[in-house]
Amino acid sequence: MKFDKNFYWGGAIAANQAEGAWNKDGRGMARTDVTTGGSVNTPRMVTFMDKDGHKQKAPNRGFKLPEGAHYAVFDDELYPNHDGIDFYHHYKEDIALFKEMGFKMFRLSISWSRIYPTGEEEQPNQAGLDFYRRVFTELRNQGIEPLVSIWHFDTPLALEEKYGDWQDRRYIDLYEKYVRTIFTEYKGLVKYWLTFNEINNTINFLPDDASDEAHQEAYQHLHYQFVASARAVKIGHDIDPENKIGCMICGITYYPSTCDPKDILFNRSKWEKGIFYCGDVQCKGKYPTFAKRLWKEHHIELDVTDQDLEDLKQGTVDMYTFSYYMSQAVTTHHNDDVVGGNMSFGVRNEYLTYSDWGWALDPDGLQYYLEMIYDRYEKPLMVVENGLGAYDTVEEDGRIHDPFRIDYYRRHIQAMAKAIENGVDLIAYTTWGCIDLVSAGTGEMRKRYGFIYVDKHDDGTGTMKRMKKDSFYWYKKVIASQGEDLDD
Ligand code: BGP
Repeated sequence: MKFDKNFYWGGAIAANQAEGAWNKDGRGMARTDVTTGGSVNTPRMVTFMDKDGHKQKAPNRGFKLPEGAHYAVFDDELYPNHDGIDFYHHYKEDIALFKEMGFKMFRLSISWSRIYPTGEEEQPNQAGLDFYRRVFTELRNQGIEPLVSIWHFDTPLALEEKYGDWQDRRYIDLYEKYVRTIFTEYKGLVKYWLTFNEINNTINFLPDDASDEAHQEAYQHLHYQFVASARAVKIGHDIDPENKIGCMICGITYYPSTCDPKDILFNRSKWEKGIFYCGDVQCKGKYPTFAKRLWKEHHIELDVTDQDLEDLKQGTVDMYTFSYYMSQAVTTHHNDDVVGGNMSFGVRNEYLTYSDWGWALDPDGLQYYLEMIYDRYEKPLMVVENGLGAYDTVEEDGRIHDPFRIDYYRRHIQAMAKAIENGVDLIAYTTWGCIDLVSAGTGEMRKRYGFIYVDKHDDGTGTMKRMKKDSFYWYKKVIASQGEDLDD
């Protein structure tokens, strides 16, 4: 057996993409509540009132609220995250389906604004605490280990309006209050935690030609999140020594697209800036040597205190976790054959095929990533997101045939098996969107990832009925055989 009997097979979702109930039981708003749907070619838009009281919208990516403006929800817009897939009311049914597949672990996130609606209350929102207690208890009753993301792109909107997007040191204390509350509240119920989902997106998706000012903001934002994460690790261990707390990196395997030494160096800098910068700080507790070079390139001066450096040292993570969807080929040469799609950049790799959203399908890249990262940090690894966003069709008999998804998973599981054989300590695999949910990048429902289909559509219609796809039965068999039986 390549996968240990204690291996955590499972699936993953995030609060804002699944729960819905955006304004129920005292929950405060998050950025996704003022973000419309988009598509692979049209950006999601943020809606707001400008200082003169006029309705406005602007592309979500890189958006900054103008002076005097405030975020707003408009009656004539559709906000897909408002309903999500209504996990808030369907969690029991969904957990029963996960159990039926044999899940050992389920990754979900806590919505910060359910616990502290504006982020600055003295006391937490009891109804929010109760909701997650019910969910975690249900998981425990079903023998499924919860893996909880503390922050999955959902800072309370009130904080964003007041302080901007993590540009302010005060975020560290606010986050600390929030994590203390949840570590204390769920002691004994939750053991596995992740501090910040895809923390590296802030610099990894910042274009190389972005201004020095944009770089300054991104690196400062990250520094505050590093300190907040490190403090959370320390507090989590103090509250319950059983807690295992990880970082979460958006894992992309970078390849140079030519053997021009300039491309080799460029590729290395992609790994450094995009992947290692965050992993090194969170796993090793200090900034890597190349950080100085990166800062110098953009004339960055960070607000860093001695206490921050001490916190980073004290708060190294117990495990390295990451998402993996694709590799990217990069080059310094002019090349118009770029592959688009949300969050996917780079030039076409002629050896690979691409998803309908332009993401390179590359299981070998997962093996490469696992072995490279394990060698660098020697900490237990978890693949906490991996999956294929694709169109699904419900047949007249109600069945949903998704052989492309089964094939995708089969090849990625084989890649993980090879890495394990080669000595990597991989302990968990939670596939992304084990049940269909709202896409983070495009806000679409039709970009479906699930083993479970949800009858919800981009125009807001749908009964929310859950239906099993062919991949549901396949994954069940995979788990039952500990990853040995990968046949259709
Ligand atoms: C990751 C996010 C997830 C998830 C996934 C797929 O970056 O952590 O929230 O959504 O990507 O992306 P998308 O939803 O855009 O298909």
